[in-house]
Amino acid sequence: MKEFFEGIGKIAYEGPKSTNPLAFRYYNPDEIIGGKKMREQLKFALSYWHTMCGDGTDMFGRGTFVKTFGESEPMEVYKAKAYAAFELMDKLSVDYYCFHDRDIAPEAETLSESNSRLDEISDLLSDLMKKYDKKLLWGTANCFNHPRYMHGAGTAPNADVFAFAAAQIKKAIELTVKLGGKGYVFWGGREGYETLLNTDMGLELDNMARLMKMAVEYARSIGFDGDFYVEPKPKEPTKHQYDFDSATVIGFLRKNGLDKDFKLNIEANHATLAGHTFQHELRVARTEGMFGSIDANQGDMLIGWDTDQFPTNIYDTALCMYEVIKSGGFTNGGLNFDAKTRRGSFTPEDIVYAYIAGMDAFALGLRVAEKLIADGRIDSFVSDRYSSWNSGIGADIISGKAKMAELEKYALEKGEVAASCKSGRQEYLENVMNSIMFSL
Ligand code: XUL
Ligand code: CO
Repeated sequence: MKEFFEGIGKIAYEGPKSTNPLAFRYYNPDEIIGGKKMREQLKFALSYWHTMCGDGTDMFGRGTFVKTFGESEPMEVYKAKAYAAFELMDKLSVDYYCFHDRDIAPEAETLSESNSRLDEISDLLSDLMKKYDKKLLWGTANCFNHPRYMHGAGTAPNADVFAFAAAQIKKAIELTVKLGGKGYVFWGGREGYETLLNTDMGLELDNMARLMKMAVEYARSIGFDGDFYVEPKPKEPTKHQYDFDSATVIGFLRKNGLDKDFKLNIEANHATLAGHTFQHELRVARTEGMFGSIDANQGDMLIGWDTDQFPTNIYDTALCMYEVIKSGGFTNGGLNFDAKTRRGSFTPEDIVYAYIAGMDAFALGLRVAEKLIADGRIDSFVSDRYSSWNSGIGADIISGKAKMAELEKYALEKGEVAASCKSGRQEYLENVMNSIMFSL
């Protein structure tokens, strides 16, 4: 069988001291950390769009990376992508993958021909999944690339476009079910607006909810028992995306009665584009019981767009894994690398180096997060900081016993309370974090 990542063997765990560039230093898939194998704690997934399709094209230049995998006929190219994807997952010990419909098979002239192509390639994917023992983390539909979606899909001003998007999503849900995926993602694509001068925002938002409800109803009717996800993003490609951030999405889901079927797929670079930290977005989802899955990447803080870089910042991966552990770990979700190599990193080895870097960054993040929790200093500082709510007036407020009149009486009797304030100790806590990170 043809080898696409030639000369690269199975990437082994060699421990932190290894200088072998083609080895893991922190990711040891079957090592037990926090009571579970690392591969189950992290549930790494390959993003088909960046890894198998992205060729480095940007607004100023053509692709730098040939992703035709030695073929020229469109369907043959896409079959080769499938073989290459599974070879790569096997070599990297990545257990899951994710795709948009158009990543796995090229769109044809008609919807029915596009659908038959999807049937053909998904049969191949199904065989490869069995052969390599790999799973589908989630599926989705690309309702943003084709010109028909220039004004959006579920939020398009034109009903024909909405219907076409619904047809595409129906098929993508069928594929997800066929391949045993436990997640289905709605990322806004072009669901947003450029100017309110031509936009009926209320109708667009209601229509988006209509589309999601139809999707849930249909998916459940064909046996999908996984989670739906919305992936928040504040901008790009539209100036204002409706799924701005976690808080906005949760409000939308609750308003429309979608919160039992949907959770959030949080992407690190989308969080920072919204002016939030990655951890903030995860914490909002966790606090609201809506945490589902993660698109793991990082942005460049000096750049205002979505750079989708492989994650290497351990501070962020550690605080991310802290939130994941505190959420009870992944159930149907996982860590998808929605990340691409830089335009100048255009060789097959670069893809392997990139995944090793991202996987090791998250594996180290997991190790730090477990240590942070076992150490307990930060958690106990936080619980102590809120200890006045456990008894006395605090407990009476929480139980509902103390109302405005009782609180006024309490305050009048107590007098000035500035002395009740204690230091937030931010610098001390940041130093605790550093000491835990660097004592490994
Ligand atoms: C775009 C993005 C998407 C979603 C899936 O910014 O993150 O690739 O993850 O549609
Ligand atoms: Co994403």
